[in-house]
Amino acid sequence: MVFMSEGDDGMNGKGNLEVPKKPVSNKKKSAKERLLELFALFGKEDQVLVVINADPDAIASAMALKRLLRYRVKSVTIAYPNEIRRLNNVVMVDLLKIPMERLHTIKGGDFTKKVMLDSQPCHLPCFENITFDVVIDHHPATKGWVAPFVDIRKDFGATASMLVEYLRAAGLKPSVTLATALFYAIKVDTKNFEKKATLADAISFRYLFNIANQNLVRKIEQSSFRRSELNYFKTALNEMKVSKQRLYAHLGRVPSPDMLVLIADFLNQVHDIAWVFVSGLHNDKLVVIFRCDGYKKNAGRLAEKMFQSIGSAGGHRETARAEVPLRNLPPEMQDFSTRTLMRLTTKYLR
Ligand SMILES: [Mn+2]
Repeated sequence: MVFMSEGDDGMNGKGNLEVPKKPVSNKKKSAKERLLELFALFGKEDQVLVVINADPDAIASAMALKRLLRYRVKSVTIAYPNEIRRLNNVVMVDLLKIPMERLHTIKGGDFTKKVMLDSQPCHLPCFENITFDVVIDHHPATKGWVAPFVDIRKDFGATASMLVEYLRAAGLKPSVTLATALFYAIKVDTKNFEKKATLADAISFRYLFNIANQNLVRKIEQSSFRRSELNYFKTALNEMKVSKQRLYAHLGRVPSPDMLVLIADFLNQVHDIAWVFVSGLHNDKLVVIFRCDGYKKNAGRLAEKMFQSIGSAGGHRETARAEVPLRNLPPEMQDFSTRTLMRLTTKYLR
């Protein structure tokens, strides 16, 4: 296992914003001090709304906060604005029976306290009209908002690890369900500790390991695609062309860009393939997924060179993505096919 404490990964397009002088939490506080400050904000009559952008880390963190506040407030409601599409996440919510509501069905006036976890008020437009009392997150701190209680520690690999600290400081042992959610959250956000994480993430992870149900974790992890989605694998295998250790496949219309990611990651496991390019059409966009091992290669830079002038493109050394509105496609890219993808890439890769 490699523990990295430096560098931010961009986090799904969130973040990349400047670090302000305020609000930043005092990093020197102890877990107990943070917990007491948090608890001091809540009273018996409070009806608490926890707002998250639902991914495993946010969902698990929200469950943990609900546990922390269970006997301290009147009610805790978890709400999220996004549609949960990723099958692993759908399975997590189903298997762990996590009660959550869609944000647009919620009346803000019904709540006396509002909490944001694993995100910050400026990350989504629908968060901007909400005044938060508590923000706990591990993305780089952003400007333009304040809250009475802010705990942002961007060296953490997962917000779930921060919430484990709160639980432990409160002397609360998580239930199997909660521990399973938190354990899975840390796994996902640190990509099994391949991405940035702190020793605190590892300590939380080890602590949860003894409580979480590993069979449930596996069940959630293994539910990566729907049976209907196997057809896209068939298309990919039929379409794919390989030349100079580069693998290309254009899939045509896909139900979600996630499908392209799943297939690119799958094909990236083929031995002796240095680059994988998978493209498809979703809504009115061409989406291209780039994969390589990152060794003397830079997928992010290649994506930028190829598509930045006509769409959005970028990423990391080993993974990148480009999205181009179809109307921006030059004539030679109309009727996009695996051959087009090949031709285009060869122009930029010698
Ligand atoms: Mn997170």
